[in-house]
Amino acid sequence: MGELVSLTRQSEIAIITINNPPVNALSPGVPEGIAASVESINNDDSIKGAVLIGGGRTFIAGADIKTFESLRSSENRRGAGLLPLLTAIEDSQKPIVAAIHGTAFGGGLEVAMACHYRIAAPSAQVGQPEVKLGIIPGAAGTQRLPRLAGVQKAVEMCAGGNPVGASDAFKAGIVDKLAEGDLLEGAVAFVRELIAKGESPRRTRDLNDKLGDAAANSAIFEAARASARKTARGLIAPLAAIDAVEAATRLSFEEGCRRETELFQQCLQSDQSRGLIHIFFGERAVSKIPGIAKETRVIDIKKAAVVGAGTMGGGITMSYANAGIPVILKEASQEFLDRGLATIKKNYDTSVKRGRFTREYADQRMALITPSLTYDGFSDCDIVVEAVFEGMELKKQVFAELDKVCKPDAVLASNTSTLNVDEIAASTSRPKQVIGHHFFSPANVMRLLEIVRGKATSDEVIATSMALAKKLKKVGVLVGNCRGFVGNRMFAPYQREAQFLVEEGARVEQVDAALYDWGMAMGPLAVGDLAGLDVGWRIRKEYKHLEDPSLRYPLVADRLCEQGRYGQKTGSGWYRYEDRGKGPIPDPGVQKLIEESAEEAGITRREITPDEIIERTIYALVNEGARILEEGFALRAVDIDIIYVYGYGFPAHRGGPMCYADIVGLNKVYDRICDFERVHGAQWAPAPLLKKLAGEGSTFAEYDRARQ
Ligand code: 3H9
Repeated sequence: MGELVSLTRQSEIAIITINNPPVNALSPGVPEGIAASVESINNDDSIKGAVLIGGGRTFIAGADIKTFESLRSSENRRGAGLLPLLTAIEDSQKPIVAAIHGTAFGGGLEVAMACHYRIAAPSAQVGQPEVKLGIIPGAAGTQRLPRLAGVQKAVEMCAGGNPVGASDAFKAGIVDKLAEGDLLEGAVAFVRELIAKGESPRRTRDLNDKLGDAAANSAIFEAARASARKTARGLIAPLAAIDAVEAATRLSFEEGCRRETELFQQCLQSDQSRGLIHIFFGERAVSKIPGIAKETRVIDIKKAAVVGAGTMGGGITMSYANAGIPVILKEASQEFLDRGLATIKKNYDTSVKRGRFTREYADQRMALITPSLTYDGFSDCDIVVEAVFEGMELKKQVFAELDKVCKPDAVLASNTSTLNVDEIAASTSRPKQVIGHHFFSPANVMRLLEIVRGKATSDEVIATSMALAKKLKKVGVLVGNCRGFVGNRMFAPYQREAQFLVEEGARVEQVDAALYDWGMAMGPLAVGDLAGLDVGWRIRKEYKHLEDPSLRYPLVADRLCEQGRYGQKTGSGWYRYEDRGKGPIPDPGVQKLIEESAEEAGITRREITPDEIIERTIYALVNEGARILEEGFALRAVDIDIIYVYGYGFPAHRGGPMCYADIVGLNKVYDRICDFERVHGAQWAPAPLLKKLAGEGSTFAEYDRARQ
């Protein structure tokens, strides 16, 4: 059978084992190996039944996602070649039991459901996560799952994509038995029991009694569509998954499978699946740091400290506590410390109220936090994260103090969002221990951690930071030390264009709506109000001497701040805010201010289309991203994409800004940027790397591949 699939036996029971580490994906050779095993089992009279099991840490984690690119152009479109295998398993004359441990996801669950029975280890998970990749189950998952679990559960699993634990799967009828001891032993015993009882193979495709009636089903589908439109804004796969499950309730099994294949193909051919699959692999790619040896020592972080109990410091402290790491929270005054702790407590209470955490869990996390007004206890901390006010002098002072109190191999991290990490490191006697850990607000929720390497930062500190990010359930992305690092450096021209667009004639809410409708979590002007407009204003003033005075300047943004309109915290910014928690309200006063600023800047206002808003803002990201990439401050284009999706609310289904530019076509993006340069000036000078790749007909993805 080849080494991917092995066939052994325990007297009259055959054992088919899949050996395709790390996750037993259904890569080429695996379906063929299973099919050949099933055939020989049926041709061997001495075999009475079989177990299908995964070798190593899991059952089957699904189809091999790496093959999807070629599948897009493949002739073999029916279930990616899996449907015939599943028919062969189901047609078997001898009972086949799937023995599930680890994960049975996607094609893995589809294989399991084609088996006649399923037994699972209590820790196993099953799921149809395809929608998270922008596709739907394509090997009859949408047809077999409702036959086992009922329509409601099948819709939830196929349209939501979330996994289900073994005991829930058992309750739902997806698995027939939970293994009590050794899984293989339990599975073999289960087959023997079936044979002893004279049970013939039970074929899922023939089970129709859970398919419900038209009236009840139509309410389920209607509610599921309404929920998908709300929670999966703009995504096509969840709706397609619901259509496919609906087909199971209206059509024969074979016709339902055909409908599923059509919908699967439509999704597979979409840009959304390209974007989401790019993000799936990107999330894993960013953890690989060229030049840092695998055996580099990783410091075990057993105790941490955070300096500064403001919004960021509090969120960072919660991240550590949530990861089970004891953490000291230090503030300069009792008042600030009390306020910081009260916010943390309130956040945990809210999570308990919303059912995210149990009271016991929240209390345990709170107990891991030790408030402090001194550096007592810092001497045995493995890491200290500085999260004080964003000012160089203050940060240097804190680091000089940390240098005195921390043990020599402690990691000293700064949560700066813009400041020079080397300058901060120079205030210590150990710059190799210093690194940037740029968290995103709210730090206990947002998944991105921008890890900023200074010129002296040691490999050990980098490797430790990358491993720590995973422990904190963050996606760590290593970046270089330039102004604003990767994320904020790109965000500046993005916001600049949003501000220019309102000066040129777009309404504030029109700019935000265009980007929100395009998929951004929030529009750039509303984000400014949330973050505080004074932050950018202060940075603009601090760095004004570095700016080219001939370049256009966002006058209106300064005018707002001059009037004390700092955003949500002052009740007004680009919008007006009446009650906390209530949304932004368009403000005619701001509109007047914009018109005055435009006049002052000599701008003739005009109609602006949503397309222009998207191109001006998103291509500003792409152009700056290309510069950052060429200058080496990002390791790969995909790192930029991950930063934007996990830190800036960029829609994952667009793949991040660099992947989006690849999808649009770099030559098209480059041409538009040249148009903008002609009309709006030198700020739009195209990045040399973009020009080069566009000229070669290449992509950022190819650029990444060539440098692997
Ligand atoms: C599908 O099945 C469609 C069907 O309906 C059939 C249609 C016809 N393929 O995540 P990890 C790699 S769609 C290829 O770090 P963990 C991964 O890239 C599929 N490769 O481990 C990584 O590689 P590297 C539906 C895969 O323990 C390595 O394996 N299934 C696949 O944290 C380890 O992965 C899914 O969507 C794959 N399917 O988590 C499940 N899966 O070391 C996707 C993983 O080079 N997978 N790799 O970076 C997962 O959710 C997680 O990987 C899993 C393990 C939970 C399984």
